Amino acid sequence: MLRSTGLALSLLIPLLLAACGDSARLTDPLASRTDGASAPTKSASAGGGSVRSVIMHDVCDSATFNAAVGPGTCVRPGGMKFDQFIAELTRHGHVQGYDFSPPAFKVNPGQTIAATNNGGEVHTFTRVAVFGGGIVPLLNQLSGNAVVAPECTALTAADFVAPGTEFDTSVDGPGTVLFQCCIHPWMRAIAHP
Ligand SMILES: [Cu+2]
Repeated sequence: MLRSTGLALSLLIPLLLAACGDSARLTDPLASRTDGASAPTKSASAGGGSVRSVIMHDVCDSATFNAAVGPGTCVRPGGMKFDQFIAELTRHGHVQGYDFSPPAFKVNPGQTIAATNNGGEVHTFTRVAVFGGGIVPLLNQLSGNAVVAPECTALTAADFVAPGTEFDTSVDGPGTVLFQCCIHPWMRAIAHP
């Protein structure tokens, strides 16, 4: 039944390496990008009203995802089976249930954007100049993102948002700002400062 598993496995391995190993070594200074990712601003949350919350959703099924991709890929039970995920992505170029919510929002310069991962997989909330592909070739291909967003090639360990954790960022000035997941590149949000 998992006819795509072999292909998916071989192409998803870079994801595992990126999420579990290589990313820890990617500490080049270019990584301190404009989204200023890693500064924790929990105190802002406590203040109330000054935080723009974004929820990162997915619907992975741990049993089939972990069997196909590798242990630890998904930590939530009973969602969409892996072969159905691949089939939906193949058919539609995206998978329903994998999204950022809200997909567009107003934010003030300097205001904290708190992106919380309520899913079962690792995601990123990466500021990009232009939406594009991410770090998993198969998912880029099936979602029609042939051109990789360069920001996704410069991720650090701090950019990977584990299930149940929060990633805080902010934007500086006026102008529309784009965020995407560098694993599932159809997960996108547009911020309007
Ligand atoms: Cu993702």
